[in-house]
Amino acid sequence: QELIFSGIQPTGIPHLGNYLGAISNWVSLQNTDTRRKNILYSIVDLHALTLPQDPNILRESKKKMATILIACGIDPRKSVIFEQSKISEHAELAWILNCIAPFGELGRMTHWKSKLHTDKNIKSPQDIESTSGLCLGLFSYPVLQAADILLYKATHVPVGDDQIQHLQLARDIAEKFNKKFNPIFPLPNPILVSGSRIMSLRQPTQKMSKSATSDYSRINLTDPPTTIALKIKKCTTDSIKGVSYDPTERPAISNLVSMYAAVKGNSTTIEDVVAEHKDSNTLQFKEALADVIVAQLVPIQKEIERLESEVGYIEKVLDEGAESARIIAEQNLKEVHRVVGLR
Ligand code: AQP
Repeated sequence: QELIFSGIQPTGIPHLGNYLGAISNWVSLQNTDTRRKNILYSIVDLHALTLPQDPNILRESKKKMATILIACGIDPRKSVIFEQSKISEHAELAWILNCIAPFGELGRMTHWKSKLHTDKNIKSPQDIESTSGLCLGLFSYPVLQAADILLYKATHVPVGDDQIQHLQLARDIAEKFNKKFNPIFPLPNPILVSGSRIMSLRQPTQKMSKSATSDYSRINLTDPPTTIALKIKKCTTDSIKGVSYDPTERPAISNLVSMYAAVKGNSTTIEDVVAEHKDSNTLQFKEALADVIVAQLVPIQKEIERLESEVGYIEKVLDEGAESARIIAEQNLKEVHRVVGLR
């Protein structure tokens, strides 16, 4: 039987990039051919700790994330939604896997290397120790990710192209474990999310991100229509006239074209969008884009409001989700304990 696992960090309000690159795909996976598969979607709060978090905000963000996932269409009757830290087996399996994970390979992970490159205090490997606030958890979080996946013996993992490297590491770790001990883990396969990465509205060469400092760099799923219109109106473009798609020469407008196509959905292509707006100037195109985003997000926002008015509902979903996840996690970790000799 197929088991699908994926996670999202409660590091803020999810944005349009998270929606188009992950959440909307999770909803379709859940709604197609449900007979053969188990689906688990985790709010991965242990991963969030790899960067500094305010404890009260983190607590609130987890509940908000669950509310938004459900409002977007994740149905707790079809998919298990749960908080990672409620299942302590994640951390325990991560430790066991840490003891076989290849150190060198972790050092080559792009997420780690990009952190090193963006931290201006680091000029040599020695500086990592002395000057930076980087923690060991940030270095080894792909191992925790492998544990998240292998704990449930997931067979499929929906991923964006930036996560392929981490999934490959999970497969390598599973293979190593299976050879060294007993072949208990299936090798997880990627379900590659189609469509391009949504970039920041301020710096179109960086991806849209929950934790980027400027709120104007992203469209949060909870932004009211006037804010959406304003953010799109103010977003970076270039001085070239008209609408065209050329990510190298015109990254900003190309990002808006991709967003338009992805939000419209129904197989709308980049070419369709460019053809439809060939006579528009940038401002007119931005207004049209804001309109399609608002039309997509308003029903989700109404559903968030409705869910928030149902006292205790989200807590109940998360408790029940944790109970279902725990049944699988306990059983699989027991098996791991047996084969490695802890029990
Ligand atoms: N800009 C994006 N475009 C398309 N997909 C995206 N995802 C994230 N940003 C974009 C996808 O969303 C899923 C959940 O991501 P995550 O919260 O686990 O971590 P992330 O990729 O690091 O996302 P953020 O928003 O940038 O969070 P922070 O700022 O906390 O690091 C993943 O499937 C991811 O591919």
